[in-house]
Amino acid sequence: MSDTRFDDMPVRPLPPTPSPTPDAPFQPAAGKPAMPGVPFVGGDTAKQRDLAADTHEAGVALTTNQGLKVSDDQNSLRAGPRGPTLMEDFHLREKITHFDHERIPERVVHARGAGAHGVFQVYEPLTDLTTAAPFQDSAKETPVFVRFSTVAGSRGSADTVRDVRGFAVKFYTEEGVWDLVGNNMPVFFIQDAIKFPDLIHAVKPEPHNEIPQAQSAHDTFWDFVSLTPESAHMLMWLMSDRAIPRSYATMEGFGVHTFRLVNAEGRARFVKFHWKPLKGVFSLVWDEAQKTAGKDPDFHRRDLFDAIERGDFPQWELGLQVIEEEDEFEYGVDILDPTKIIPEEVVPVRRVGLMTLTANPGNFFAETEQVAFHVGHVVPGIDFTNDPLLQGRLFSYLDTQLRRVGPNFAELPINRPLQPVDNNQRDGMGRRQIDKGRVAYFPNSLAHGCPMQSPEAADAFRSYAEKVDGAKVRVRSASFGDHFSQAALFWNSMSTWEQDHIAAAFSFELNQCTDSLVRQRVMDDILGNIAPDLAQAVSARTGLSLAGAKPHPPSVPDVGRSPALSQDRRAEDIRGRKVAVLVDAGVEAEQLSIIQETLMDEEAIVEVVAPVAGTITGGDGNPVPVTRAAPNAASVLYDGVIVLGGGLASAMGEMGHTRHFINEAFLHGKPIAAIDAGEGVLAAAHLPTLVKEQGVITGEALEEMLTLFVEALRRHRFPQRDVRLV
Ligand code: HDD
Repeated sequence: MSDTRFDDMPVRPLPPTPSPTPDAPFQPAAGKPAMPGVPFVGGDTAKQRDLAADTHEAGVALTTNQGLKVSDDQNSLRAGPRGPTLMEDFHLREKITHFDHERIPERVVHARGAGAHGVFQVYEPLTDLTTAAPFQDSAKETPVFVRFSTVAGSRGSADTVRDVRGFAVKFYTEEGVWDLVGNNMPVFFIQDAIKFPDLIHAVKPEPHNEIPQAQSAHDTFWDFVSLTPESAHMLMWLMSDRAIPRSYATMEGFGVHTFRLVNAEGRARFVKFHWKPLKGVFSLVWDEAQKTAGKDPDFHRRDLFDAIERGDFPQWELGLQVIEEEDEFEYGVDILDPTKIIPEEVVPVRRVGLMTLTANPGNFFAETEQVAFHVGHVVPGIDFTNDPLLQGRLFSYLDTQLRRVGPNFAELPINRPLQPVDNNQRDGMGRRQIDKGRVAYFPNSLAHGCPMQSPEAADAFRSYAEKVDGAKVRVRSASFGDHFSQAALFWNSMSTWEQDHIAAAFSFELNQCTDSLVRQRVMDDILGNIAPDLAQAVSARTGLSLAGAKPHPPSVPDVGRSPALSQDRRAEDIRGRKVAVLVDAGVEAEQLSIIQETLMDEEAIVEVVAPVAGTITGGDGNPVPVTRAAPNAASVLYDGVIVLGGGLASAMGEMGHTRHFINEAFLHGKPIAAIDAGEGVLAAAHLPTLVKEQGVITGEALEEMLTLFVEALRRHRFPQRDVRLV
């Protein structure tokens, strides 16, 4: 189908849609299990059981790699107590050389990441759409391993930087491994894989001085994207709060490209994959994200690990946008263009199953570091399209795993399928499987033709027989030519505060750039084309001139709105939200425990922050356990704060740390509540406003205060507070 030439394809505006409703609660799909524990019934996944064969618990006696018991692991063998070390010391050499070889190359992109095991279960069989194994039986759990990542930073970089997040899912199906290697944004910077090395060279630290780490806010990135207008739509996502998620569990995921689903009759349909988090989509604010990078560079990794350890299993529904082949040209965009979405309001996302992350890896290196994803790992029932970005990825991922993990990467425990592997590929560095017999070729008669092809088997992979016909050309289809309509659609779909954050993010990045031509080119050739009010807002914060903006005539006169793109929503619950309760000696223990119980009943996390660690003495003379000493606690590590104070409340209010804590939480739009002695502490912080509707709760009895505070946590942040951070 997609061989059809459609260079002059008409671009259709979106149908009008209602504006985002600020207070609309996050809605999981109707009738679907929304809350924790579904469908996971406990125990290890089939993949974890598979890993068990290679898992080792340390024994009692220390040995060499050859199994010799070691008598002394603390002193090398030397000629005399003060003499030179002897070459003969095989134990020393083995230990040191193994250490010297401990690292494998970090991923060229997505080097920083965190992973988890889990299961996927389809709600009802999708046999009409696809033969793919995970979608055939609603009673079946397919084990998965998921790795989330940032893109630009190196392995040790901070989690909360402004960046795209990788969202890669490996399904261990009974018909082989399927990798859905996506991101938390539904589009990409470029339309053709041939530009990927340039994009990455531009965003990575600059080559002469390896600065800056994990940031797009530098000249080379903005130089490249300002000369690459196809990046305009993705830039809007990158400058939005989507690029600074609150946690992995509050991110959407997207397969980005249009793929194909093929059913048993061989009928194919186009599909776009979505992951919808049951916790809703929530983000940090930029100033908070930057500071968190210093206070806790492992913020997202820790959040994921801790949530799984305490049984708060992150969950996403898998969503499909299915497009009939005959409707390929119906949606006003080329579905092969990875810089475009099909708005959910135009093709609804059908929620078809649930993924639950249930277990942390037992060993970071063996699992999260060695896991090797490849877009080309598909199972029967899933196939590709001619998206030129996808086509290039099909080459790159295998190549990178061969380089990074070696020729037998597929044999490593985390990567191997749950089925036996039978073929005539042999040998290579680190080969584990011991293939018996004399035959390593096909066709053969000496092994009775085995392993043999399966031309008749329904579960064998056959590429979809798409008809293609064309001249060999290096051209971009004219149908990929509209770079700005969907960037404008994104802008139009945002609430006022989201637009403000986007304008502030563009301004921050451009103010970091030093080259005035680059800065001005972004204004003239990119922002001016997206939306005049965006260009104006950025101009006001950067001093860049609006005079040279060269708006292209819009290809789509009215781009419409897509409310699904906005994050202006309330959370369904406050599971996993972290609250600091600021206390001091003399605190009323009874009050504190009611606060703890109420919030913990809602599965929020409560930390008691006091001037010292260990315990403090409560008002009743009994010890009160402290979670964290104030100097080790920063407001950026919490979603909300309750100020309780204590007998020493006035002293506490005088402490610079307490005042800073409260003011910073206020600036970042977080819920703040105070009661009794805590009100005095709050007063000492001199907040600009104490308005309940803006999430600052004072003057209430305990119960009412807690009700309002929980509701405020559901609202997540109050970006509408009258404070401008930048
Ligand atoms: Fe990629 C890693 C996602 C375009 C080449 N990519 C990588 C990972 C994710 C993505 C999530 C990390 C996997 C993991 O956790 O190990 N990449 C994407 C998405 C893209 C995309 C959603 C656009 C839609 N990538 C892309 C292109 C190319 C690559 C166009 C090359 C032509 N990507 C790679 C790679 C990596 C990779 C070099 C680095 C490490 C790895 O593969 O395993 O092959």
